[in-house]
Amino acid sequence: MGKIAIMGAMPEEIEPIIATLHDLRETEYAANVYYEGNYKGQEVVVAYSKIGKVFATLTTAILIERFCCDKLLFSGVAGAINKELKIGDLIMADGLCQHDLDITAFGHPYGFVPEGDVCIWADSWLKQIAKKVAYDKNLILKEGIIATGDQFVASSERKEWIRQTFKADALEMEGAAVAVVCASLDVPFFVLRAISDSADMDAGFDFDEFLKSSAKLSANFILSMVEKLKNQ
Ligand code: 3QA
Repeated sequence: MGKIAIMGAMPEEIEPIIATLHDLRETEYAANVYYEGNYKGQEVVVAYSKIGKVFATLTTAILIERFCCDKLLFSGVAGAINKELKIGDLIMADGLCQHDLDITAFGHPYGFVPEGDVCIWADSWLKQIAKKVAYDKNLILKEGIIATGDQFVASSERKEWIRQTFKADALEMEGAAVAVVCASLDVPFFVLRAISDSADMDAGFDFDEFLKSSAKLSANFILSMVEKLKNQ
């Protein structure tokens, strides 16, 4: 089994993972730090990209091309769109789209550019592993569409537009960038998010309040997935 990449966007999203690694090695590259280590016998490479699609694209490409990871698991927090999602709930991405990509002036749908796809689908085998982990741990794991854009959404109007346009259940700022890179390089990927806020007028406050606790829920789940993958 090859190396597994574990990626977050913010330090809080990967610190609980790095804290569990053995034989930790740090490499500085492309103005960032990559952490190689071992989790229960599985080699992993962990990094936080920094916020947004551009940094996420860069980090995903480096984890695959320079660190030779053959799978990528993203762990982090998200804003809820679907009313069934409450703070602390876990959602895995089925499809991911870019809500801020707009060449509709040329008659194309939102989220589409030529030779791209509005929605990119996460790896179904990794989703199956996640369902088994949820079952083993007696956790509820939801599945849905995640919308990505370079905006911290704190508006019910914007949230409702994203829901209607993409049928999205949650939103964040990196997932679709990870998906585009992994799909292009034919690397199986999985995106997990724990809800930190509801992307409404309270979002800034809720985010500050729940970033750490929700990030830890996501990180713990991802670590269980790594263990399960190792035993496959
Ligand atoms: C927000 C983080 C970014 O990496 C995307 C969190 C949770 N709630 C969201 C929302 N809209 C968009 N995305 C999210 N992550 C970065 S801004 C806060 C930075 O604080 C998911 C996410 N409502 C830094 C302190 O100055």
